[in-house]
Amino acid sequence: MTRTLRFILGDQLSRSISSLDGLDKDADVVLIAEVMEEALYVRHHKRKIAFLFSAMRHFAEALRAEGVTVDYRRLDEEDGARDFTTALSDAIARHQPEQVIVTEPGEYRVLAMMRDWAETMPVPVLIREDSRFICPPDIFARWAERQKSGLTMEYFYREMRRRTGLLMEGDKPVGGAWNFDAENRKPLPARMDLPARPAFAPDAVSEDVLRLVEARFGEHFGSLADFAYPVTAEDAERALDWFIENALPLYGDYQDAMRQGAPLLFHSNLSALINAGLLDPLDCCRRAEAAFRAGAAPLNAVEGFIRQIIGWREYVRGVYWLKMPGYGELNALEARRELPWFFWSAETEMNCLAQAIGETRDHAYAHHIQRLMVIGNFALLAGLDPRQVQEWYLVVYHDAYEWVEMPNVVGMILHADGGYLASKPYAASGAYIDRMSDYCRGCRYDVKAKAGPDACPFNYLYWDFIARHRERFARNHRMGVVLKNYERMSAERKAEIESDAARFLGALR
Ligand code: FAD
Ligand code: DLZ
Ligand code: SF4
Repeated sequence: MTRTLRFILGDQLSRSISSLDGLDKDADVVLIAEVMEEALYVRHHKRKIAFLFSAMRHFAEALRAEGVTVDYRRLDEEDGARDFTTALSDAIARHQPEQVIVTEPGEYRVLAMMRDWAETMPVPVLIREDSRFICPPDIFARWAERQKSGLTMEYFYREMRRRTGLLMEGDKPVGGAWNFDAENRKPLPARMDLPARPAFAPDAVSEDVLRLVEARFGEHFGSLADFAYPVTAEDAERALDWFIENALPLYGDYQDAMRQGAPLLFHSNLSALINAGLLDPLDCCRRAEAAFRAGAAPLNAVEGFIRQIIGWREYVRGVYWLKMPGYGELNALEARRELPWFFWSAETEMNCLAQAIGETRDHAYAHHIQRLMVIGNFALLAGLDPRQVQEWYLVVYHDAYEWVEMPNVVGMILHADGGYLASKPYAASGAYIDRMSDYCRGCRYDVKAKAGPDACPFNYLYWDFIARHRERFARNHRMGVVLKNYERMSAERKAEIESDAARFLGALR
């Protein structure tokens, strides 16, 4: 008889996941299930589904090779389960376990299901903490409660540095400062070569999955062409090795840069591997720190990389669990505009958006500044409906799960939480994109022009956004200078901004 049924979800593919702690290979069964509902609750990018199904199948094989009994439910089986609840109840009926063990999930929606299982399943269901994260939700909640004048990621990050000991010398930060972000804003020199990336060619398992995804989800957004992303822990480790050696040294300098046709630059492209469990986040940070200590990567790069992981990544997760349920409904700026069709087609004359959305369609990836300062900036300035923007970000990126997507959208790009996660909106005119990229050269709009049909739309949308929300921003001391600049404009200039913005936004489909 099965003693314990251990249910592992698609983004929990770590051998050290807490639901496997104490695994008894002779008596326990591990359940992994491809289910329709998870692919359809939003219509995920084809590449994300292919990556996860292939990684799940490979993970099951690796467990079997260790002698573990795995009950793997495939989507294309005749008696395949439609959702997690059916997959679990069928497996309980098959294996008759004494208990079920799961690790807490990455989405509130699934946590609600798990809590329900504890009530409705015929055996006890134990939900264990997800120990892959450094800061458990209750510790984050206590930290947040102590912040009397609002949350600041930087202070949280320092706590995480102390907690992990990363880049510390006793109780002092290595290099005498906590943050070297000021060094990490260089545009990419035009002639700079980029390192060639390793490709992980699909094996027979992945080929099978690619056929399945094309057949069952062929109408979903995105392309499966040239799929070459790691799907095993071993290949994920190789991708990490490659990054540490070849891209990390320049990661900091060009972290915010963008170049036409080059989505990755010096970024790691490890997020989907970390989020699905193929890489351990703390291990990635330790590897980066070791490169710094060995003199193979500079401090601004290594500190920047580590800050994204133990700072931002942990911080947004903390905010998600603290504010759920309800965080996704916030709309402090009362943004109601429909998502324009070009978010799906990439057909827009705004070259920066066409590039970032086209790369998203082709790779299920765009780097942080494309997500934040191009697509996100547009969504903020145009006043797009936060629910629709959230759904888009959850669909299109291969690393997207609600715990990380939602706070980045609601808090970081749309300011829909009224400044809870980030006190100031990340709004910018075309000048920022021009400084950090080569997109404007190939654009039908003129980034230097401020008004009229040929002017870069970011230029007037920026001021129109400030004008629309000036009463709210008057209460935000970080917006003081911007507001003063707006107030100093002539009545004619203000009217011109309003009419340019109305013309552009009115023509959006
Ligand atoms: P790198 O630049 O190499 O960064 C290293 C690692 O830091 C990443 O792999 C990631 O694990 C972590 N990281 C960096 N920034 C963030 C951040 N803001 N929040 C959380 N982790 C971070 N990241 C996701 O993993 N899933 C998402 O669904 C997601 N949605 C986003 C939506 C918006 C609107 C924005 C602005 C950002 C979003 N991010 C998301 C964060 C970030 O853009 C991606 O983690 C990053 O682009 C992934 O590429 P990379 O692995 O090359 O990152
Ligand atoms: C995203 C996803 C998809 C597309 N399919 C599955 C699946 O079939 N089986 C599974 O276990 N997990 C899948 N996932 C990931 C889940 O949606 C994810 O585990 C939850 O959203 C919790 O983060
Ligand atoms: Fe984007 Fe404006 Fe530059 Fe065109 S001109 S690429 S719209 S920033």
